[in-house]
Amino acid sequence: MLYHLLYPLRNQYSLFNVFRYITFRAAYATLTALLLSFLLGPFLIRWLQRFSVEENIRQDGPGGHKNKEGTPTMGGILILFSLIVPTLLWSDLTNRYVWVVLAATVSFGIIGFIDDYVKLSKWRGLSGFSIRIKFNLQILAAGGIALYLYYFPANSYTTELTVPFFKNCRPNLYWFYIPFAILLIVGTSNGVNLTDGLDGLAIVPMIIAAIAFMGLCYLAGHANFANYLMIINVKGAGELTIFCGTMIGAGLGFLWFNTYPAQVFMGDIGSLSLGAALGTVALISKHELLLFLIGGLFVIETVSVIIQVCSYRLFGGKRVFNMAPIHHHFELKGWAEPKIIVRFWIISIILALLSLSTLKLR
Ligand code: 57M
Repeated sequence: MLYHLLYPLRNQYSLFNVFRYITFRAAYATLTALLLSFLLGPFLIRWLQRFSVEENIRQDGPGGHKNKEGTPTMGGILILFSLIVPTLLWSDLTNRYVWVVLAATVSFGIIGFIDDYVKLSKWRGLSGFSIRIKFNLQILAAGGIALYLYYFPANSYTTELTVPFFKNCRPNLYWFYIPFAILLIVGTSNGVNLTDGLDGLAIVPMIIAAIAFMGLCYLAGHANFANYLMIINVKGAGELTIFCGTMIGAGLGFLWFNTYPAQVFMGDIGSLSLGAALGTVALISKHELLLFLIGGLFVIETVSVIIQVCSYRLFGGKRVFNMAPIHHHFELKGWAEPKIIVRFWIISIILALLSLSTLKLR
């Protein structure tokens, strides 16, 4: 909105010319998101406590979690607010991709909200939200995004994939792009959800991924840079630099309260929406496969669950890990929670750096 209000005044006030620049708007969108979450965080936490929106810790989990009982949850409300408002303030709202990522974020946020709400109600004796319904709703929301991207493509490359490290390898998925895109959005959303089991464990890798995609969206949207780096140029994807900036700002602001020992958890409203947003940004910027490396920690956590569930079911209750997802395995091995968290952050940073190196190593 600020862009639409102030940029047209550039002839009267030359200062407003800066609104033309994505980099300027991305920097201020990041700061606005950070400021909003800092200011609103304490109010939201008090409000969640007042209405007893508090976590009920499972009794079969690692022992250290018992003292987290009663921590306010659904802090994702703060993330979503601090992400959506600055996006609306600083983005060019005539850019369709801004609305596509917002649609993904909000629709998965609503699914997460219902899930959190039902979990709290269930605790109070009401009926629950089945995994099957939750999964079907995710497929439906992701299906809408996938169909839109397929039927309204940015260019002829939309259904082609960029393969990291191979500049001339671009497999075309044709119509199979639709199930692929659904899988990517739903998979990323659930990957972030599974990772969100220790203080700050999901939000920092999310911030790191958003930093990487901030750069990738800018490059993909810039014809000269894209041609120079031989990546697919997606007209309009540059505007998502601003959205990624708000993810960084909102994420850092949330981390202020979610860092060990956490004052608030994000809940499914936060984890599902952030994951879907990340998957959609990867699809639009044409870096779908690179997401597996950038968000590698989410992949590791998900794969640990798949291995554990398969081995448990196929080999009569035999476990590969002490407990899945893998962060629980290290907790049961006796590692202190902050040690697991920081080590997992370090792995995320390494993976993001490796992924950026693919821009040149090909
Ligand atoms: C949600 N939720 C956290 C919080 C957060 C298939 C199976 C592996 C699924 C998995 C599962 O349900 N995962 C999804 C994980 C929960 O956090 C809440 O949920 C939100 C995210 N959706 O925002 O509201 C707990 O995590 C801890 N937490 C923190 N700090 C944070 O900042 O400490 C969360 C955020 C919180 C808090 O304790 O209550 C969760 O872990 O439940 N299931 C599991 O992870 C379970 N694993 C399991 O059953 N493994 C078996 C299977 C696969 C064979 C095995 O390995 O034997 C474990 N989860 C827990 N206890 N809590 C089992 C034991």
